[in-house]
Amino acid sequence: MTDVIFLLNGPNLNLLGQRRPEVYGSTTLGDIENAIIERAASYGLAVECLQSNHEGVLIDAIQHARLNGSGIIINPGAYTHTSIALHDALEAVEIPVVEVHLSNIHRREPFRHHSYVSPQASAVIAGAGAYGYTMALDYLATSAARVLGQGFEES
Ligand code: CA2
Repeated sequence: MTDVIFLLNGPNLNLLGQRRPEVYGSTTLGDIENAIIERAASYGLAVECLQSNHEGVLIDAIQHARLNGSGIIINPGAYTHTSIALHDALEAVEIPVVEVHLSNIHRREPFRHHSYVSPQASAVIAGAGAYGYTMALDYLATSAARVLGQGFEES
């Protein structure tokens, strides 16, 4: 059975490429999802993408990924800084989780410096723009290989 990576994006990330390119870049979420799907295929992995502006929908997706996925890439958006519920949902997850932020949250307002998600993440990537999602996928492809013994090479 094909291993599935879940690509989850939180509130307002559907607006990528439409506003605030100086902070979040000009790449749309659709562009990011297509690039990750294509790159994952080169590793023999499938990708399921979900963007939601609703905390509970993201929690349901995490619970689904926990049972059906080999890894999670998540940009929780502003829920990063507020959501104990996301923190708790991720606590139950045993597959690798990569937290991605387009911007470097540590260079921004103090309220963005704390993440409730980071303590539950295997890896955290911030400030690399859309490339952060590619890095996350590459990490998971090697991580999945380690867990599942499918012979991807670490580089
Ligand atoms: O840097 C990131 O990826 C963030 O997760 C983005 C969130 C922000 O609340 C986090 O602190 C850092 C906001 C996403 C909003 O995306 C927009 C995109 C275009 C126009 C307006 C908002």
